[in-house]
Amino acid sequence: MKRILISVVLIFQISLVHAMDHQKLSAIVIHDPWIRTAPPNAPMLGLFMKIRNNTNQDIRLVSVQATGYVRAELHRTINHNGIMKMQKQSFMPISAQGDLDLKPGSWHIMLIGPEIVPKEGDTSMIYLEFNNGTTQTIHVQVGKGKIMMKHNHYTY
Ligand SMILES: [Cu+2]
Repeated sequence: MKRILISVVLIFQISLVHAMDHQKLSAIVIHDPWIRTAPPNAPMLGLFMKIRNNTNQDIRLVSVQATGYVRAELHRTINHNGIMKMQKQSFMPISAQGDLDLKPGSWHIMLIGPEIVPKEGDTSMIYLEFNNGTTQTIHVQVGKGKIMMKHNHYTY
């Protein structure tokens, strides 16, 4: 009987540890990441996704690295007197229990200097680093996504 009790306690503890691990892992969840297809001579490509923050703390995405690119920058497109302009940002804010939508014409990650411009269906490994010490590695596919065309040109 005593042995059974010990086993039950052990199992309970193990599952608790598991639950905590799981919680920790899913504190930040990346939804639907995609890299937008670009012409073969494109100097840069746009990376989009939805970032979900399941914690009670505001979190910042502070850096991104991508395999196959010279570097990645955090960008935001703003409307400046009717002209869409990209501005480099030092971080992206994801509010506590909130989402940040990276999409064309808004927040996005700029993948700069591709070794070879990828084709539709190719994937890239992306490392995301947050200011709470967590990192995420995601595999992202190149696709057409929901293309937002304005006056027949792309707005990143
Ligand atoms: Cu940009």
